[in-house]
Amino acid sequence: MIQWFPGHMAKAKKEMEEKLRLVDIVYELLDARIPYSSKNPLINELLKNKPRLILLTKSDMADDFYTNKWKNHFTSQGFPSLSIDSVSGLNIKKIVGVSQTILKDKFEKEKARGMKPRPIRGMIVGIPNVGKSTLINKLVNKRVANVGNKPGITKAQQWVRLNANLELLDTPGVLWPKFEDQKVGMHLAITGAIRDEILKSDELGYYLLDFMKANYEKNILERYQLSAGLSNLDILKHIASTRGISNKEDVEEKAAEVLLNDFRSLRLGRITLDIL
Ligand SMILES: Nc1nc2c(ncn2[C@@H]2O[C@H](COP(=O)(O)OP(=O)(O)O)[C@@H](O)[C@H]2O)c(=O)[nH]1
Ligand SMILES: [Mg+2]
Repeated sequence: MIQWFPGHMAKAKKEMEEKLRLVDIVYELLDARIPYSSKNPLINELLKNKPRLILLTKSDMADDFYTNKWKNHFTSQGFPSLSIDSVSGLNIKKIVGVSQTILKDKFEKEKARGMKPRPIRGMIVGIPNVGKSTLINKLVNKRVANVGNKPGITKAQQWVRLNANLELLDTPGVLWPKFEDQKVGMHLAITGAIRDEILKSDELGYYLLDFMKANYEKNILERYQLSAGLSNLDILKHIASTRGISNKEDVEEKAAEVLLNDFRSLRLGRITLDIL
């Protein structure tokens, strides 16, 4: 496979470690459709014992059945999680309360030592396109108050006070995705986390059709008015014919683009690709 983010990893890692020192809690954003594939492979090494809340983004696009399974999985690993939709705002208001629960001991200790109550300091991290900016905008809403530089902490870092209880670093930590296996690359490309050009659309189309047949056959049959048992090539040709795509050499590629577009715009329904 192709090299991803060559040369940037070491620098990104160092920057992340510097920022991590400033915060009480990290919000690890994972795409609810691909919680495995959108997870940075070195995140545990980076965060060590830093308190963490996993936020499953775009849950409005994922299959609730698997979102619940993933949440149970994370719970069993000792990680609290919330599924969110940063567009509608679903569960966004719960983030502060859950964070306070996670950090209860730390803040009680500070209080016992005579320290004044202070807002929780948090930081959002995640791979490109997982929804970091959308979440920050949703959290900030209209109540945005840029509290500016904090002397003694860092020169350039801006904090955004969301309310009396939570402050966020205004720039999220961008993590690199992992590409150690083909399947992960496919899932990242299908969901739009990485650009289409990296993997050919017909390859993605074939993969997605195989996956849909095995896991969401009804969705694909209903969407394209198909009967079961067709080959992937026949399905792509059918899609092409209904879209007036002429039978040229790139017909599979063009039909696969229609399929991918339908997936990304929910016309195939709410689908989770990383199933467990
Ligand atoms: N449906 C849905 N779309 C989302 C959600 N969060 C982000 N998006 C979309 O995902 C795309 C990438 O989001 P963005 O915040 O720019 O990702 P970033 O690169 O991590 O900052 C944008 O088109 C967003 O509108 C969500 O919870 N639900
Ligand atoms: Mg962004």
